[in-house]
Amino acid sequence: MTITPDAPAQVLRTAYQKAVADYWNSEKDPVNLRLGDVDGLYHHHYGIGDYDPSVLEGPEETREARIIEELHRLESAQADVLLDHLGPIEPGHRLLDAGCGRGGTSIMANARFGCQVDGVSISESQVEFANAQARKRGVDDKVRYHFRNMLDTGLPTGALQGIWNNESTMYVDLFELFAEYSRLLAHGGRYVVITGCYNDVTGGRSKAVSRIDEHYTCNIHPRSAYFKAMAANGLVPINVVDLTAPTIPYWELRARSSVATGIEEPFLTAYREGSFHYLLIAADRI
Ligand code: SAH
Ligand code: GPP
Ligand code: MG
Repeated sequence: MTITPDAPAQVLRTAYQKAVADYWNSEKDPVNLRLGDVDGLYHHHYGIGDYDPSVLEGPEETREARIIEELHRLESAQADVLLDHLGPIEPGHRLLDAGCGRGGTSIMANARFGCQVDGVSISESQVEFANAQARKRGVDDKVRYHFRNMLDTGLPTGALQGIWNNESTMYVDLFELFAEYSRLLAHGGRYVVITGCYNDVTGGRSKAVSRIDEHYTCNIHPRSAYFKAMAANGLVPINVVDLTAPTIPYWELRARSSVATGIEEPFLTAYREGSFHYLLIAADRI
């Protein structure tokens, strides 16, 4: 089923949301585009797993390309771990990629499960880019991206077997977000989030976490906020995976690459000092 496009004023309801949309509409950083060009899966999330140290050695002419390919491999590995947690998805099911970026994770989900995937983003240029990729791959009958607000998607009630947020919850109020998911998910449907969250145990927002917020115009939540907002909206956690240790090698390799942006050091500081975690949470709709 298709959903009718919303007017920008319906999608971007606050000055903050407009600022976030502006960021993503003008984003063209090589750290994302050069990695996506490797195989046409464009991600706006980070990587997990150990990197192959040989990429930093070997012939100088090909070193940069090898590092880029390796960073991209770790980002796709992250999306694979997210999809592993969706549970048994059938071709007849329907999934939502909330805050879909340039759409890489949706393409991977459709390739794995064969089902319909809808992605929503508040960036019109991302939606256009992602739909062009789906057409290029010949999956545009099943994978569709929409200029929509994930707080108010317009998708039908109870129609979804799975929803995920891959690094996109730090832009919204979690109670509002999970209220919408509670409406959208079928009974027994699964929600999966990968996110960076700050550590309630070490106290408030650290300097390094504040620098990350400033860099992306986002508002990182404390870890506790996820569980409170899930509990308030009929989402019961089944798995919590701390991905902090597995993401550190990605940041170390990225810091040594030609596509480093300057945000590597705050991430490494925040993770190493324990003020910030990279977390996966999977929850069932009851
Ligand atoms: N999940 C993607 C992109 C993450 S980047 C990936 O893994 O590659 C964050 C995304 O959240 C951007 O696409 C941005 O447009 C989107 N976003 C932020 N606030 C949003 C909102 N209120 N509704 C829909 N999308 C939103
Ligand atoms: C997107 O990745 C980054 C975010 C959605 C915001 C912050 C995420 C946290 C886990 C706190 P990107 O791939 O666009 O970022 P970059 O350009 O740095 O690679
Ligand atoms: Mg990136």
